[in-house]
Parts: sequence; C-alpha cells; structure tokens
Amino acid sequence: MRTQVAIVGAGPAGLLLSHLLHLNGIESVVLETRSRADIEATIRAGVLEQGSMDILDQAGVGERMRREGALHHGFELAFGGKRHRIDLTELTGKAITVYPQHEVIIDLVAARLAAGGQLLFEASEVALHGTDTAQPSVTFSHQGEAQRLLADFVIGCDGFHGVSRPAIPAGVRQDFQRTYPFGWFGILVESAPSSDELIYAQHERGFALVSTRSPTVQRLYFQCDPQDHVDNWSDDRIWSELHARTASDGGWKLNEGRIFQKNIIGMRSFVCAPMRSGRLFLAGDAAHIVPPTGAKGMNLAISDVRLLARALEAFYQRGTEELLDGYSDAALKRVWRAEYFSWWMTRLLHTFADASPFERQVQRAELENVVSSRAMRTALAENYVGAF
Ligand code: RFL
Ligand code: PHB
Repeated sequence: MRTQVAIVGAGPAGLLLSHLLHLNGIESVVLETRSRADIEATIRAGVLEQGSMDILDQAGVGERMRREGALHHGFELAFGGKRHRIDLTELTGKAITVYPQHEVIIDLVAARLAAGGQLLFEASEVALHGTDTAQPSVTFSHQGEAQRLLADFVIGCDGFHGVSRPAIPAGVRQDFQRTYPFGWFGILVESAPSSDELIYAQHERGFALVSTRSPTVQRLYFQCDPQDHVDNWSDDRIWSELHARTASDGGWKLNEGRIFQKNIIGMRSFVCAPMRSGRLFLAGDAAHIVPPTGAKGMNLAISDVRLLARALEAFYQRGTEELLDGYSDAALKRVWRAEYFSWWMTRLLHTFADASPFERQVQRAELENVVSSRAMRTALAENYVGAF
C-alpha cells in the first residue's frame, strides 16, 4: 500500500488530521489498534476551547457539537465553603463548549468514512521504519494479513503509550516530566446537572470537580490515591466524599444519581522535544501530557494537527518545507503554555500530602488572590479558554 501521509492512531489528533488533509486534497491512511466501537465508547475529555470549536466547524464536523454541546460562559472556583464565578466571556470575550471527546470521535469517524477515508481499525503489530529516510513506512497486521504502508511522512498520533515517540532516537529526544502524587477518581452519574457551570473545588480532603456530559448524565471527579482501586469505593462512600468536598453556601447541593461508571486516572505532566525526527512528526498525547485540571489535552491535540495540516499543505501545494521545519518549535510554544497552566491549576487546587502548614496557608492566599483580583481572574480565564 502507498499513501502520502501515514497516520498512526485514530484519536482526536489522528482523525482530525486525516480530515484536514483530505480537505486540502492530501491522501492519508489511519492505522488504529482498537476497534471502531471501542474508540467511540471510551470516556475521556469534555471541554473544547473556542479555537478547537472553530477548527471543528471549519473542517465541517462541528454541526452536532454546536447543537448538542453546552456552551459555557464561565465556571466556578469553590473553597472555604464559598463559590466564586470566573466569567470567561466577560473577561476574554470567549467561551468553551462541554462536548464529550467520544462524540468528537464519532463525528470525525463518520466524516472520514463519508468522504471515503481509509481508517484501518484493529491493526496490530504496528511498527515504524525508515523515518529518518525519504521513504518511511509502517508495517502492521490487519485482518490476519501482514501489510506495509509506504508514505512520504509518518505522523505519530498514537497517544502516550504508542510506538511513535520511541521511534525518535533517545539521543535526539529530550523528555521532560513530572508525576503527581495523586490521581482522579472519575464517575458517570445518571442525574440532572447540579450546576449550570463546572465547579472546581479546593478542599483540605482533596480536590473535586463537578462537570457534565448531557442533561441526564453528569461527570464528577475527586482527587484520590493513584494506587487506590475502584472496588474500595462504595457509592455511599463516593457521595459522602463528594458532598464533603463541594459543600458550599446558599443551600447548594450536589445531585445524586445512579453511578454507572467508575475509574481512576493517574496525573502527569510530560513533554517530548523535539516533536519531529526526519519524516516522523508527533502530535497530541504522543508528544505531551497535561494533568486534566486545565482541560487542555484534547485542545492541544487539535492545535498540533492544525499546524501540521498547514505545514503539509504548504509542502504538497508549494513545495516548501519551511512550515514543516518550524512545526516542532511552533507547537511546543503552545504546549509549554498549556503545561504551565495545567501545572498551576493542579497546584492551586489539589491537596499535597507533604505540604507544610505554611504552604497550605499560601495556597489559600493564592486562591483568595485569584478570585479577588480582576487581573488574576483575567489571566486564569485567558489560559482556560486558550487565548494564547
Ligand atoms: P488519544 O486519544 O490517546 O488517541 C491515540 C489513539 O492511538 C491508538 N494507538 C495506536 N494505534 C495504532 N498503533 C499503535 N501502536 C497505537 N497505540 C495507540 C489508541 O488506541 C488511540 O485510539 O490521543 P490524541 O489523539 O493525541 O488525543 C489526546 C486526548 O485524548 C487527551 O489529551 C484528552 O483526553 C485529555 N483530557 C482532556 N483534554 C481536554 O482537552 N479537555 C478535557 O476536559 C480533558 N479531560 C482528559 C480529560 C483525559 C482524561 N483521561 C482519561 C486521561 C479527562 C480525563 C479523565
Ligand atoms: C470533563 O468533563 O471530563 C472535564 C472537565 C474539565 C476538566 C477535566 C475534565 O478540567
């Protein structure tokens, strides 16, 4: 098989890149280890920045997101028994949309298939070859047959545990990372929303987040030990922890409902630089991870592939490699802003077991400073909506 661009991984990065390339007349093949049903059902992110919504719209896949997603003009910070609104739109002129990542995936897969796009699901033994030559290729097994896909470029969109990043020689690559001593316990609940907007709660028992998925399904998280097991958490124990951490003035109360999914995720910050080696380019979680506190992961994946699509378009239509050569630096600039913000939000809102009494007081003072200073609220809002 031969194509112009071989894309490894059908997450938001790989699927959107394939579609953006198609719109520019560039051919690609997407290889994915999991099944279509599996990628369309995996619950992950929920927040799209305005810039991400705009890209999905421009790519012609934003229609359902606009119709079914919930536009949010602000969110709340809760601490010390009080809630404080961060008015995103008043502070930045922008908003965010809560629209689940798996719905973005469903829309992108449908658009690719409707356009005759080549998506190969359940590909196994995916391996990259010759990425430092002008003729890279990817070998894999599909429906029991060993195959080789020849391409001009290979784009690694295969997430943090994929095969692409390790294909960049260790001597070329620098990895920066930080692992946090806590995780998030996430649940999906059948209930009406408890709040019109997301609530990020700081509490001495640990962080909690009240998010939503739809008018009938809510997404809640609370800080936990990353080594803990979901089986240790009965529904009653989960509710009592969430109530304790989100309790606030004015008679507001979290709605309970049937919990139908529980999971625990670890938290890390990670950056691989450069995001390119020869004819191999990385995009999305394959190159960088942020803790979910700032809701940046899917948005970074989308902004990486927008840069890459433009660079590949310049290469195929004008024969210039300038944008390809500038891709890693341009992407990393935005990545580091998001890394900084995600780390800052994480530090601001979580309880660190080893924090001294002094550090705990300073953390509270920083929260007070954020909610009482318009300049601080504006900086938070600009970072949250992605106005950088
Ligand atoms: P993905 O989505 O991980 O997709 C990679 C795909 O590659 C496949 N794959 C391979 N395919 C072929 N060959 C191989 N060898 C392969 N190895 C892997 C995988 O099966 C998969 O289908 O990466 P991508 O496209 O870079 O997208 C990144 C986002 O998924 C991720 O950053 C976000 O989910 C992070 N995130 C959030 N981001 C936001 O922007 N807003 C949020 O509100 C938000 N909340 C979250 C999150 C992530 C979370 N978890 C579960 C880590 C909340 C959570 C709980
Ligand atoms: C989510 O709804 O899954 C979500 C929302 C905001 C975050 C992280 C996750 O910061």
